Amino acid sequence: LELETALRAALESGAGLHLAWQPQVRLADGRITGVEALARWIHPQLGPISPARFIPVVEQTGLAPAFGSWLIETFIADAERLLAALSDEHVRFALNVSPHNLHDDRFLRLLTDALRHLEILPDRIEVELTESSLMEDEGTQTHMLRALRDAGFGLAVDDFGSGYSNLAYLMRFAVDRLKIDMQFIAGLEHSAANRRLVEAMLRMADSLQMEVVAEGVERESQRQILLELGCQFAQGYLFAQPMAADELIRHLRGQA
Ligand code: G
Ligand code: G
Ligand code: MN
Ligand code: NA
Repeated sequence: LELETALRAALESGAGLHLAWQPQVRLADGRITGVEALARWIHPQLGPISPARFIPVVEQTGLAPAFGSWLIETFIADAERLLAALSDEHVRFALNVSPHNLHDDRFLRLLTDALRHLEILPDRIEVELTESSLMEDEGTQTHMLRALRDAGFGLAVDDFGSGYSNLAYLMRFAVDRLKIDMQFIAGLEHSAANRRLVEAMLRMADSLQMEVVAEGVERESQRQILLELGCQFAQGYLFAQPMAADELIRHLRGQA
């Protein structure tokens, strides 16, 4: 309840909330292919609180529309500045979307407004949905997923492998990307089982014409194995931490 009150106040004023952006890279050459927006909240007394903790509060207390508005507004403001700093015209901007937002037509409008404002092609905005939230309630989400698809937004399945996917469902929506859950990447060097699982996911994604992003890549040895297995994209501390937009802009300048 304390968290809910503080979060409600934060959403009203915007104080204490920001987005951290983490690059996604092409494994072969380390080039940035996308940036993912991750919500951050610094509580006035408690300090940083993980989205893993406050997103469930958002979803359980009717704050989803307010959070959705804050998220898109901030996403646009940051993306506008990042666009100006990026030399590559194909870098994608990804955001994590809660299942609640998939029942909210206003959210789709906000996303469409974002597109118009940023003046970029729709496939440069990528909606990430966790595997479990996608499978939660197929019926009611179908309408929104179709609308996102029709509008041309990119679609990625987050935390892939951690839940139970209905592959027919993924195929029906022509998901663009599977993000392999970091639990499979963590022990890649020592676990033959994880290696075979990643290999199977890559083969499946390939036959479904989906791209794969390996998440949570922390070590060069993992990068090497992923390259050997034919994985093209990755995200993780080995390449870059999530950073505030200003910091990412400095990071991009440093790379240029
Ligand atoms: O960045 P971090 O590891 O702290 O994120 C923890 C979890 O919170 C991740 O699963 C991430 O996908 C999720 N998350 C981060 N930002 C958002 C957001 O804006 N919306 C939703 N729904 N989830 C988010
Ligand atoms: O949206 P998603 O569930 O993919 O959230 C990714 C989360 O993982 C973010 O909260 C981010 O802070 C975190 N993260 C990103 N890179 C790494 C990494 O290399 N190692 C670990 N342990 N966590 C990471
Ligand atoms: Mn994500
Ligand atoms: Na994930």
